[in-house]
Amino acid sequence: MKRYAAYDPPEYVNWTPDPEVMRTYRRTLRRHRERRAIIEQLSVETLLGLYEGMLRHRLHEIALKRWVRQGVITKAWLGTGEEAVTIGCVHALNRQPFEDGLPHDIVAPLIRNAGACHEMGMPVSAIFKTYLGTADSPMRGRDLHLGDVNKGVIPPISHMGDMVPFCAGIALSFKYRQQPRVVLTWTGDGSTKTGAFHEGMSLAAALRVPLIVVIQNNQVALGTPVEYHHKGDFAVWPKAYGVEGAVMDGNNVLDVYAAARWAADRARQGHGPILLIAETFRMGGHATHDEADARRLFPPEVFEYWGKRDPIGTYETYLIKSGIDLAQANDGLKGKKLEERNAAVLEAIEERVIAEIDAACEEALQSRKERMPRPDDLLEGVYCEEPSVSFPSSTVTAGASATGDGFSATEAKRK
Ligand SMILES: Cc1ncc(C[n+]2csc(CCOP(=O)(O)OP(=O)(O)O)c2C)c(N)n1
Ligand SMILES: [Mg+2]
Repeated sequence: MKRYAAYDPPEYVNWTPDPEVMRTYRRTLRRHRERRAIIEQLSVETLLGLYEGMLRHRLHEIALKRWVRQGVITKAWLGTGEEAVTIGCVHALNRQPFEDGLPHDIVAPLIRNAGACHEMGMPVSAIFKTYLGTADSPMRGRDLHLGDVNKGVIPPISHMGDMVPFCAGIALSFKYRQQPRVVLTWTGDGSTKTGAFHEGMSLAAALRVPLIVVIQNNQVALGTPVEYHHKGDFAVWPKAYGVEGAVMDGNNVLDVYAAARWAADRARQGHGPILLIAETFRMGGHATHDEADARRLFPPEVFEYWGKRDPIGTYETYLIKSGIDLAQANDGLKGKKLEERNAAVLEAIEERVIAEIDAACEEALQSRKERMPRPDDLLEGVYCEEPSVSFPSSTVTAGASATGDGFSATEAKRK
C-alpha cells in the first residue's frame, strides 16, 4: 500500500517486509488445527474483503488526521496498527439480514474499532459527518459516539467497560428468542479493570448467552502502559470466568478472523460466552492530541518491534506471495507472473478505496455547509412530553435552574 510520510507512524513510512516476521506470520496460520481449517477454506472474495476492510480503516483515519492538521476538527481517536483486530472479527460474523431486517449478528465497537462501522455497512461518510456534527450524521450532530442500530452497530457508551453488560443483555434477548445470533464487543486492556466489565462477564457466563468479548490488549490505557495497571496473563481469564476462550495474534488478520469465526460458531451453538484475547499495539496516541507523549511512553525498540508487524503490510505481503491466484478470471492481467497479478489486484482495490474515502470527505464537508443541526431541533428525539418550553441561553449554560437541565417543564415537575 501507499505510505504517507506526513501521517503514518515513522516505522510505517518506508515499510518493507521482515523475513523473520513473515515466517512467524505464516507459522501462526498453521498453529491451531481448527483455525487452520477455517483459513484454508477462505474464498478469494473473503481474503480480499479483509484487505479492503483494513485499508478502509487505515485510510479513513488518515483522512481524519489530515482534517486535524488542517484545523477542520480538533482531534481524532484512531486505531492505527490495530486494524486487524476489528476487521478480522467483523468479517467472521454473519452480516446478512436476519428476519427482523437487522444484521444477523450485532457489534458494539469502541474508539479503536471505528472500522467496524463501515464493515457492517455504514458509509464512510457517516463517520466523517459524525466528527463534523452534521444533522444528517447517524447521531444527528449530538454525539461523537458513533453507531447505527439499523446496521447492527451499537454506539459506544463513553464509560469504559459498560458495553460488556449492555451486550450481555442483547445476547440474553437472542437466547430467550432462540435466535441463532451472536453479539460481539471489544474492550481495551484498561477497560478490563472496571466493575462493569466484571459484572457483565460474570452475568454472561452464568446465563450462558451468545456473547463474544474481545480483550484488545494494545499495551496501554491512555498514558498508562499495561504493566502499570495489570498483573498476570489475560490468557487465563476465560478459565477464571468459566467460559471458553482463545488468544489470537492481533496483528494477523487471518488469525483474528479464524479465532473469531470459531468463537461465533461456538457461541451460536449454545456454548455460552467466549472471551478472546488479542495482543496488539497502539502505534499512535490515545487520540491525535497526545501522539508525542505516547511516543515517550515506550522505548523506540517497542515501536520498531510492532512497526515491523504492521497488520496491513504483513497481510499484503502474505497475499501477494500466497500462491493463491487473486486475479481469478481477470483477463486483463493474463500473461503476468502470479505475484505481479496479485499485486495488481491489491493496487486496484487500494485505488478504489482511496476514491471512496475522498468522495466521503467531500460529501461530509458539503453537509457541514448545508446540513448543520438547527437550534429548534434540540427537543426532537429526546424524552420530553411537552416540547413547548424554550430555554434562554443563560439557563441552558447554567444547567441548574428549575427547568434548565434539558427537560420540559412537565418533566421537571415530575422530578
Ligand atoms: C469508567 C471510565 N473511566 C475512565 C474513562 C476515561 N478513559 C477513556 S478511554 C480510557 C483508556 C482506556 O484504555 P483501554 O481500555 O486500554 O483502551 P484503549 O484506549 O487503549 O483502546 C480512559 C481511562 C472512561 N471513559 N470511563
Ligand atoms: Mg489499551
